[in-house]
Parts: sequence; C-alpha cells; structure tokens
Amino acid sequence: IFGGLKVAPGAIPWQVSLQTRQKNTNQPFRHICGGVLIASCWVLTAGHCIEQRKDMQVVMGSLSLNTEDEHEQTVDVEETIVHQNYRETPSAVYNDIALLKLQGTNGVCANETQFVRTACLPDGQLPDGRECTISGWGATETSDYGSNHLLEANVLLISQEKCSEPQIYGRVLDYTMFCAGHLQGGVDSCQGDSGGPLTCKQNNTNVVYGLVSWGDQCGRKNKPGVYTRVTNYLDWIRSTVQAQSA
Ligand code: 4AZ
Repeated sequence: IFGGLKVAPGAIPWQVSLQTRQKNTNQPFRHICGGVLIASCWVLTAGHCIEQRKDMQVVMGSLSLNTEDEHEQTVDVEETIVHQNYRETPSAVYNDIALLKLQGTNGVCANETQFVRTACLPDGQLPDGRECTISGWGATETSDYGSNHLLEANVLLISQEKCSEPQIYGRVLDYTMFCAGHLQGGVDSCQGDSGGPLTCKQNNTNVVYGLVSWGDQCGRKNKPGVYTRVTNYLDWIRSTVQAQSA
C-alpha cells in the first residue's frame, strides 16, 4: 500500500495473508498475496495469486507478518478454484478472481473472533464516487518488499468512463474491473496487496466490492489501481461455494 497507515487490531478482520512454499518441504511459508474471508471455509483472492504445485496456507487475524500474533489463525488450503475465464495479457488481467477452500473440521475453518470475521458480499451495484478502503502487506513508497505491518488507505471509486480515457487506461478496461485511487497519485495498492479487499461501508456494514488486481506500477499520476469487480461474480461465487460445500 502506498500512502497508507497502520491498521489497528480488529479493524479489518476479513483480511488474510495467502502464503506459499515449495511442496513437501519444511521451508517457511512466505506471504504472496492478500485475500478476503467471506465464509468460515472460503477466501476470495485474485486469480493471478494462485500458484499450482505449491503448498498454500492462509493466515487470518494477523497484523504483523514476521511475528506470530496472539489472535492469528493459520489454516491449510484444501482446494483452489480459479475463474474459468481468468486471462492475463501484457496490458491487463481479466476475470482476476479465485476462491480458496480452507481445510477444517465439521465445516468450521475460521473461528470467528474480534480479529477474524467475514466481510459481506455486495447485493447491489458499486456506489459511484464513494470513498472506500484498501489494505495489504504489499510494496510501499519506501519498500519494494512490502510492509511487515498491515497497512490501509482510503481510495475513491473512479467511473468506468473516466478510467477508460486514453491518458488513463484506455480500451483495456472492461466491465469485469473498476478503478479506484487518487488520480494525482501517491495513494494506491501495489505488488503483494493483490487479492486483498477493497471494501465500502454500506449502512454501517463493510462490503467487499473489489479485489486488488493490477495497475501501471503504483501510486503514479493518472494510473490508479484496478480492482476485480466483485458484483460481476456473485453467481459464480455462490454456485462455486454451494457446489463444493455439499
Ligand atoms: C501487482 O503487481 C500490482 N497499483 C498490484 C496492484 C497494482 C499494481 C501492481 C495497483 O500485483
């Protein structure tokens, strides 16, 4: 996160860290992406975060990556489901969404606490022009390696029309994504934040409208962050979760 502030304990309890290591080794797991807890055994993340043939785990309730937080819960990933139309081109990433099914017992994976809680899925369209929140452990204005402490920042939703102007992203933008940020630069998501939440407050509940997806570098003027448009995937999310939970 560029231009962010440290997150307070329990402020973003749906934020998870997706971590991988070489299969069947005892190497430490390393953070690769963010994710969003949407049900006890389900995490939403970006399609480009999925590395097949790796061991994967999800850490919930954590603020600091290099120390074990008292309230954190770590669970293995049982299954990864990348959207069937996920595509990466040199200029954009399309349908950048995936579901992680967590390993649990009797349908319980995350234990709900003050520090580990689900985010709500949207039930309507994205509210235009609003201020929303992004968060993650990704690269910052002073560190390409990312932040040890979870950071958050406020961003403004940018209309599709504005963001499709030639000096911004032009024609590569489509309805599976939307832009958010500050066109003057400075406040943005970055590498390592991918898959993490963009939430907006609706009637005092936090709703996940976006997943950090891509952008032309980070924090640059006229190059806002691009987010997977979660409202476009509600049927896919519901049917995938239902089919795999049976
Ligand atoms: C990345 O490389 C990435 N400024 C993520 C977000 C943004 C740019 C790049 C948005 O994963």
